[in-house]
Amino acid sequence: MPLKSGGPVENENLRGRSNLGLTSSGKVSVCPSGEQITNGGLETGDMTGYTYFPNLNFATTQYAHTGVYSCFLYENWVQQDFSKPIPKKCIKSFGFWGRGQVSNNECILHFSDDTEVIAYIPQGDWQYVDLLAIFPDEKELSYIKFIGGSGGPSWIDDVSLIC
Ligand SMILES: [Ca+2]
Repeated sequence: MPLKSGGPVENENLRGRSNLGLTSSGKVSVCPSGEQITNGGLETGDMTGYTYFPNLNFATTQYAHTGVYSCFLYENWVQQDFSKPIPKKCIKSFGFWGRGQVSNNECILHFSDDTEVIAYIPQGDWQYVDLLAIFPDEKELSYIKFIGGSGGPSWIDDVSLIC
C-alpha cells in the first residue's frame, strides 16, 4: 500500500505492529520471520531448495561445516530465489560458511533493482562470510547465487538468512 510522500503511516491497521519495513520504493512491506534459506546446510543430501546448473546433485560428504553434507562448487552454480524480495531492514543475520582451494569463487547477492554485490568464498579451511556487512541499505534481496569457476573447487555450508 502506498504512503503519502514524507508523511507518517496513517493506516490504523499498521499501528502496533513491529515487523513492518518501509522499502526504498515507498511501499510498506511486512517482513518475513525466521530462517529464509531452505536447506542451507544441505542436510537433505540433495539440492532441495536450490536451482542449479548443471543438473547434478552437488550435496557432498567430502566436507561439512556442521552435519554431514556441504555443497560442492566447481564449474557450476547454485542459487536460491526468494518468493518476495527481502529488504535489508528485515534481516537480523545473513551469511554462510565456506572453504576452498581458490579465492575467486563467487557469492552474488542480486537485488530487486537488478544491481549486485559480490563476496568471495574463502580459500583454505572453513570461514564465516558475513553477507549483511556488504548488503547495501535500502536494497531488497531477490536471490543469492554461488558460482564455482574452473580454477578450483570450493564448498559452502550453513547458508542462513534470519529475519
Ligand atoms: Ca551441512
